[in-house]
Amino acid sequence: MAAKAPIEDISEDARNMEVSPPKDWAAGVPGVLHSMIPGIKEMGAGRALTLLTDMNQKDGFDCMSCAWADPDHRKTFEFCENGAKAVTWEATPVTIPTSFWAQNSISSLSGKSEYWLGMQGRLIEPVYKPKGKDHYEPISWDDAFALIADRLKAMDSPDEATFYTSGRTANETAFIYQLMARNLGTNNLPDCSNMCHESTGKAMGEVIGIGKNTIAYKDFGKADLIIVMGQNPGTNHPRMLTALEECKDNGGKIVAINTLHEAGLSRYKNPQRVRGIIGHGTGLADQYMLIRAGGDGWLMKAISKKVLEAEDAAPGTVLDHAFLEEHCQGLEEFREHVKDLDNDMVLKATGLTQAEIDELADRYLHSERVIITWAMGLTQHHDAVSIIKEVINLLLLRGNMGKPGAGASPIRGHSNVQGDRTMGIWEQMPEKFLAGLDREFGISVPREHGYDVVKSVTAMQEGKTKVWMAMGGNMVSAVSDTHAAEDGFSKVGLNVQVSTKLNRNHLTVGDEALILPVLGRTEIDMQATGEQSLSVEDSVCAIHATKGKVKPISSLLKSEVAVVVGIARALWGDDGPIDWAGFEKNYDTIRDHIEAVIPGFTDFNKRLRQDHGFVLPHGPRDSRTFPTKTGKAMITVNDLEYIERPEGRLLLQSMRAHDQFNTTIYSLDDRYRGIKKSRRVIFVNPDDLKELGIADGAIVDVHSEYSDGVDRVVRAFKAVSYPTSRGCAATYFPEGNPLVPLGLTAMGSNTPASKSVVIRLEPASVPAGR
Ligand SMILES: Nc1nc2c(c(=O)[nH]1)N[C@H]1C(S)=C(S)[C@@H](COP(=O)(O)OP(=O)(O)OC[C@H]3O[C@@H](n4cnc5c(=O)[nH]c(N)nc54)[C@H](O)[C@@H]3O)O[C@H]1N2
Ligand SMILES: Nc1nc2c(c(=O)[nH]1)N[C@H]1C(S)=C(S)[C@@H](COP(=O)(O)OP(=O)(O)OC[C@H]3O[C@@H](n4cnc5c(=O)[nH]c(N)nc54)[C@H](O)[C@@H]3O)O[C@H]1N2
Ligand SMILES: [Mo]
Repeated sequence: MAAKAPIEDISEDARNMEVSPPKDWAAGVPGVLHSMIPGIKEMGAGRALTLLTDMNQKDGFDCMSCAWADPDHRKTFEFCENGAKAVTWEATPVTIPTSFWAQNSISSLSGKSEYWLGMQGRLIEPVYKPKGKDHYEPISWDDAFALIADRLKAMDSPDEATFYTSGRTANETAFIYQLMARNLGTNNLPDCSNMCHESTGKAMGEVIGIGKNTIAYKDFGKADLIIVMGQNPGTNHPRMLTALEECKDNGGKIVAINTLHEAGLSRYKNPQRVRGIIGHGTGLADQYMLIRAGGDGWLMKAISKKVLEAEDAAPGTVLDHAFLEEHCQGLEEFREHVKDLDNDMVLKATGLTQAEIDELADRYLHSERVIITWAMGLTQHHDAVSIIKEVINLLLLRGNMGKPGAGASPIRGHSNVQGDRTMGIWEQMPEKFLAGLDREFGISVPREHGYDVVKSVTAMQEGKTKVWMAMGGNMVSAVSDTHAAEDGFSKVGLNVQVSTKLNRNHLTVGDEALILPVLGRTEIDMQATGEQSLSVEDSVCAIHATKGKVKPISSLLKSEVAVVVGIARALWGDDGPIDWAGFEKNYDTIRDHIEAVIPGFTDFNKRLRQDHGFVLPHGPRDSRTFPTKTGKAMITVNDLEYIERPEGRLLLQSMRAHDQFNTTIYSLDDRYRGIKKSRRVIFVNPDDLKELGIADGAIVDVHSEYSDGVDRVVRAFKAVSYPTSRGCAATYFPEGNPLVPLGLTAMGSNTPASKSVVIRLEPASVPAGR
């Protein structure tokens, strides 16, 4: 298909920003129309309609915009506004022509915004940047594979290579990708999960034995109470609003706990319903708690204390004694510990009133089936692991786990981030899995843990990384401390990026670099034995197939599976113990190996072809069996932190706007928050602005403060008065990432603490601009 003219760059000057009051409702018809217009305009009505009606359907493809679960009864349009944006972004007919690479040097492209880069269209041919050159140039697939194999073989140790994964990669690709890394001899398998729900995995893994959601989709409709913490579903998991609405329809209540007022948590206009189209929609949150950043663990502990006090006042009636006795341990230590909880500290750390806390306690005590959901507002703090353990403590006290309508529900981000972990994308996979690989393939994989994301940046900075490969993603923009990451990437010998669209990581490279363009989820994947399907795992452990529907945008594209196989065959030929060539011909063969190595995948190929796939076994959810060290769920004593905010400083979080998918920027607007035409914004509570003597709308520089004394700064942001809790401020990711120190990570999970950075605002030192 001929390349169309790409979209022009647009100024990101904060002075262009248009600010209006935030909305108090989400979705509805404007949302869906918003989503369909760009698709229809760009792709033509036929292609757009095929894609939008095949999305999240049996025999269709899985939406790549989040890991939200599919309901049993799917509608014709089972997608949301942001899913539609993701699809149109990928399936655009705009492509990057060969001439682009000669016309644009890497240095000149580095000056472009992430938005502009993404809008240049799909990558359609492999390109190579030789040492000493400032341009990419076309290269054949065979030469690219040979070059990668050559550089990998030239390394002194397999640990000089690192293999990153972004969580959109399907199960089959992820499985053979980690197999390639481990067969080479390294566990350097960092992934986006290290920056995302790692704190959840760590906390839940320790206390209940598994890091995954303990509920099924249907439980949302059965809950009496759903507490949504540190999550903005109206933007990031819009189809979850339907599940929340189901809860309300059945008489359930919803409590939102957030540092900001988010439109999607207040009111939802379901476009599939008459009252969502013409009426006021459904009011969602019955209680909205505007909490201080990082205060959630204190709140959970305070509610737990109330639960224990209620039990003392009416013994035998409040706790779920049968559950606690049979399945849990640690109650007595916890009971002693919370007795000493300092109520003044709770009020200070949460910024809430006693009445608000009492109201939540009351709701919890009067609900028999409670679900607590959470996302990045809990996982990206220095003591995130402890905060999440406090969530589990509260649930366990009243047996809210492993029964209908109740449980712990971490809502995953990338559409297959959970599946990638199941497939072995982790720098610290347990012995059982590694031994399984050895047995299945007759090989011997390494046991020493590899680098996670943060450690991989340090290794690059220290010059220890000769070959970097990324299966999707844009780590240089996604990780904290952008300048440290740029420094690291500039020291890598060969940078191999497997991608669909151009991004910052292609321009932040060392000596040599390759961009390998691949099929997206929407495109038909044709191999020697016919059209192939892949599989993914959603947030509630359901495995289902995903199959591309439209003709690939270029005949030069390979599937991600074919790229891994190409490299592996260039490395080891066809005579080794692993039949790489067979994987590419027929993905069923990969699934047979997955079945042999990973529990829960019995009859994988057969069950994948059944209607909705299947659900992986889950001890706590299915039978209240807890695969922890002791076989019991652990109620734990956790020390919580209070992040001090020195005089004149604020606590900054960096979050997503409505028109972005992580580092992919669809537009410069954030409709629900009333922001248009620029993303260089910092939201501040009006009283804090007053106290700091900063006018609403002033252009400021934002400096972060950290123990290493480095002055990290982003310049020329517009300070906008906004309903956020006192002392807390918010900006967008990735623009805010230069402010997050690489060393500021969650204890135990090493996840960048992107939601609690101490900052100060100063008058802008340079004119507004990019
Ligand atoms: N459209 C779209 N969908 C997406 C994504 C996207 O970028 N765009 N990204 C995907 C990915 S990878 C992920 S991980 C998810 C992310 O989904 P979310 O976690 O919803 O993403 P964030 O924008 O980081 O929002 C964090 C929320 O937590 C709140 N918050 C911040 N700090 C605190 C705190 O200390 N306590 C409490 N209670 N609240 C706090 C913020 O105000 C915000 O509402 O979404 C996925 N889906
Ligand atoms: N400050 C701050 N930083 C954060 C966060 C935050 O809340 N605040 N959130 C963190 C979280 S939760 C996450 S998950 C990470 C995300 O980190 P990443 O997963 O690394 O980043 P993405 O922006 O999702 O990656 C986008 C790129 O993936 C490629 N891509 C898209 N589709 C495909 C495909 O089908 N195949 C291939 N091969 N490539 C594809 C495109 O080239 C695109 O540019 O960021 C983290 N960083
Ligand atoms: Mo994520």
